[in-house]
Amino acid sequence: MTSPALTSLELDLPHLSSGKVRELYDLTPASLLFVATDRISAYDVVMPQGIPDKGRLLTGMSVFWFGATSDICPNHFLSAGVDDLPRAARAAIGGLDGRHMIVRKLDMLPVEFVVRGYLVGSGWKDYQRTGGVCGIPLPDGLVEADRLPEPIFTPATKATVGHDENISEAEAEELCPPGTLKVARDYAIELYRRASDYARGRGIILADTKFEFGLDPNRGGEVTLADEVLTPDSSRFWPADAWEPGTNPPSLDKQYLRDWLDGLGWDRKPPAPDLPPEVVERTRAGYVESYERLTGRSL
Ligand code: Q0Z
Repeated sequence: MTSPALTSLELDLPHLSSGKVRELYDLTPASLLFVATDRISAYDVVMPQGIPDKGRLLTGMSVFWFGATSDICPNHFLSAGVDDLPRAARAAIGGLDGRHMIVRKLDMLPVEFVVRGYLVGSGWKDYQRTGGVCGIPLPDGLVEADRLPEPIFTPATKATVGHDENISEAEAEELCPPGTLKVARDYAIELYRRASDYARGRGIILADTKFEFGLDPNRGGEVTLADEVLTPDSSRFWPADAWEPGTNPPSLDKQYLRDWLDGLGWDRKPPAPDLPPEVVERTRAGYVESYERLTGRSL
C-alpha cells in the first residue's frame, strides 16, 4: 500500500530554509533537521502533486551513500532515527516516516561541487561551442553522452534565483577560505569515482552529480560533505542498457514525467499541470527502481 505524498510540513521547530523539494530546520546549537519531502520538480517548476515515498527513497539513498563513503571524507550525517531527536522535537517528526536526517551544523562553502563523467546537458552544449567544458579542454570528436576520459570538476555558484552559474576553479577558490576548495574538490572526484563504479555494477550510469561541502566548527573547521548525496535529484541517473553515445539518454527517474509534460505542450511556466495518477505511479516506479538497484533493499 502507498501512503499519500507528503508535500508540506508543519513542524513546531525553527524553520531555516525551503528548497523546491527539501526543508531545513534548526534543532540544537550543533545540529539541523534536514527533510526531503515528496515534492518533485520538472523543468525547474514544482508539480502540484507529490510522488508518494519519494522523500523516503531519497533519504534512504543519501544515508546509504554516507555510509558507503565515510572512509573517503567526513560527512554531516548524524542519525535518521527518531529516538536521537531532542524530546521536544520527537512528536513533530513522527509523521515524517524516514524522510528526515539529523545533521551536523556546518559553515557551508558557497560553491556547488559538480563532477561530470559523461558529456551531457550544459557540458555537451559547452563542448560543441568551445571544444571543452568550463574551460577544461577535451579530445576532439566526442558525441553527446560520451564517457569522458576522466571525471572533471566543474564548480558553480549557488544562485538564489534561477540557474547556478558555472565558474572557473580559480573563481571558486576565491570564494572559499584558503586551502578548502582543493580539499573538497579532491573529495568530490573520489566520491564520484566510488559511486559511479558501484552504480555501474548495478545497471545505473551516474552521468554527473553535485555535492555541497561545509566546514565543521566543532572539528577544527574540517571539510565535511553535506546536503543530500548521490540521489536522482542531485545527479543524472541513466539506465545502463539505454545508454547510447550520440543520443541523450533517458533519466531513470524523471523521463516519464518530462515526456508526458512535453506531450502536453506545456510552456514550462508555472503553474504546472495536474499530474494524473498514472503519471504519478510511473514516475514513482523510477525512484523505487533507483533505490532498490542501488541499495539492494526493497522499499
Ligand atoms: C544546506 C538546503 C533547503 C535543505 C544550508 N549541514 C548543514 N549545515 C549548515 N547548513 C546546511 C547544511 Cl546541510 C545547509 N542548505 C541547502 C536548503 C533545504 C537544504 F531549503 N542550506
